[in-house]
Amino acid sequence: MASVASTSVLLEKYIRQGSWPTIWCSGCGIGTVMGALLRAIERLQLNQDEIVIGTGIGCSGFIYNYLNFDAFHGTHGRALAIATGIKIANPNLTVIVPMGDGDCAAIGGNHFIHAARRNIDLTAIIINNEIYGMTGGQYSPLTPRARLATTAPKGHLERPFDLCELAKAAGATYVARGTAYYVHQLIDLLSEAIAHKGFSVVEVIAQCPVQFGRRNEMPTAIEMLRWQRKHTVQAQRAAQLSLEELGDKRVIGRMVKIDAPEWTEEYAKVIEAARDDRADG
Ligand SMILES: Cc1ncc(C[n+]2csc(CCOP(=O)(O)OP(=O)(O)O)c2C)c(N)n1
Ligand code: SF4
Repeated sequence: MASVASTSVLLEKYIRQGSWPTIWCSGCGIGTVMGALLRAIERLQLNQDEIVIGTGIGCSGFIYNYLNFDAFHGTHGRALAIATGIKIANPNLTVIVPMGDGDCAAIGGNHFIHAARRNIDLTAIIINNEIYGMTGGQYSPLTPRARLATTAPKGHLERPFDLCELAKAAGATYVARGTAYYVHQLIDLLSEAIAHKGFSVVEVIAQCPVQFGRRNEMPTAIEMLRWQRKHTVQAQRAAQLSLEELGDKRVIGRMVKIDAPEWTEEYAKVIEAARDDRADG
């Protein structure tokens, strides 16, 4: 098994002094995702000064606030647009964008599909708690049918996106789904995603006991983590199951990893060609 950095290493190296305590409720899954992200970064031994963490608005958006990297807290849904500008301005940077499911798939949906289509070298981490946490529990495009939310008091009417299928169809070249429950797998997936050249998407099923769980018969983090264990199946195993056998289980693990031209590299070639044309007169 690949090595996993200790908490003391992470605290000393990556957590901004004086930034704690976090705003997150007790039992929230966002801190687990942040810890897995830091362990992935430590495993890859990246230069800390060449990493940018960019977020939108929401409970998940607060990750930027606690970390010792160059970072931005963009507007709701626009983190990928800002990250795209940063990556184009300096393609040497590793740009990582943690987002909420509302942030990414509702107001930010267009930025998400177009970043995937362009295959620009960014890592999008979607912390999917299936609800708008920060604003009080409204449904998001990833809230499953029949679940309760403040805006769906009798059960949600709509079907959710399968965000990994959406990313795949839009052209993302690395796509995976993890959970806050299987932390070691999450560290592996995040390491792969960050190392991948191209647009990488990691959806992470993470618990929000306060806005989602307590409305949906899972008022504690423990119950929500048990749900994650029971309702997920590894991609390799899922490939052997019929749709009936798969039922309502979510597929986790890596689903796509392909090579394709990356936007900033292709753009550099265009600039080079334009320079050559000018030199030729
Ligand atoms: C342009 C804009 N629209 C709406 C809001 C209000 N708002 C803030 S956070 C949020 C949703 C947060 O949900 P999600 O993105 O799923 O993240 P979570 O809080 O669950 O981590 C909304 C609608 C805003 N800040 N800006
Ligand atoms: S409201 Fe939900 S997502 Fe937000 S900090 Fe609390 S538990 Fe986490």
